[in-house]
Amino acid sequence: MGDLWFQRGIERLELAGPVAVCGDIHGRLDLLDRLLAALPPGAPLVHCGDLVDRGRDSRGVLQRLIDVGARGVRGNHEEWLCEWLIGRVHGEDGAVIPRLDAFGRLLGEATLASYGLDPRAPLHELDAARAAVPAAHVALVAALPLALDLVVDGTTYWVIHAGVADGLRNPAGLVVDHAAIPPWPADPQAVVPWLARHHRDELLWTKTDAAHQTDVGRTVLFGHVPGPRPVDRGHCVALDTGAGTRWPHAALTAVLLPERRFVTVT
Ligand SMILES: [Mn+2]
Repeated sequence: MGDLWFQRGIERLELAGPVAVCGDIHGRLDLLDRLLAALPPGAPLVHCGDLVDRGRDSRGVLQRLIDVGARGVRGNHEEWLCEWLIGRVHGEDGAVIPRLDAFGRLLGEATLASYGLDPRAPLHELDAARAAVPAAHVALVAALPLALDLVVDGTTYWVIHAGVADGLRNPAGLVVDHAAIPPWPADPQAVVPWLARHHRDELLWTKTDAAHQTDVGRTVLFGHVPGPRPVDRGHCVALDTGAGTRWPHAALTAVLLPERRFVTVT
C-alpha cells in the first residue's frame, strides 16, 4: 500500500436507485444495524467516512460494511488509522509521537480498544500489535477514496467527508476568498478534482456546516459536522446527525437517492 493511499483521489460509482448515503457512523454498530434494517431491501449503502472512533465497536462497523458490500469515502478518522497501520504516525521532526496525546485522545483510542488493544500501551507495543487488525479491515480503510463521483439513475453527486467549504481556510481557520487562490477552477465541475489534487485536507478536515458549502454544480453529500438533524439545501446535503457523540439525540442518518428522503435511526 505505501504511499498509494495518500494519493487516492476520486472514484466513480454508478448505481441504480434507491441508494442510501449515510453520515458519520463512529463505531456505532448498533445504529448501523438499525439503519440497515430501516432501508429498502437491497438498497446499496454508501457512507461519508468517519466509520471508526468514539463509539464502542469500530471493528464491528468495518466488518458490517464489508459484509454488506458498502462503498464510501475516507474521513479524517480513517486518515489516522491509515497512518498508524502503515507506521506513519510521526511528528514534524520525523519522530514517532504518542498518538493519543498528540490528537487529544479523539483519534484512535476507541478504535484500538475495539481490536482488543490497550490504547495506553507503550507505543512500541501498539505498533507491534498492528496484526490485530484483520487484513480485510486494512484493505477496506486503505481503499477509501477522497471523493466518490456517484451516479444514481443518471444523476451525479459528490460524496465527500467534509464537503466543499465556501472558501479555503488558511492555517488560522479564516476563510480565504476563492478568487484569491489561483487557479481556482472556473468550471464548478472541476473544483472537487482540483481540491483532491492540491488541497486534499479541505475534503477531509475543514469544518463547515450546510450554510457554508459551496455550489459545485451538483449535490454534495457530506458528514463531518454533527447537527441535530440532516439538512438538504439543494446543492448540498448534511448527513452527520451525531452518531458517536454523547448527545442524547445522537442519531445515524441516510438519505435515499434519487428521491432525497431521509431515514434517521436513534
Ligand atoms: Mn466525524
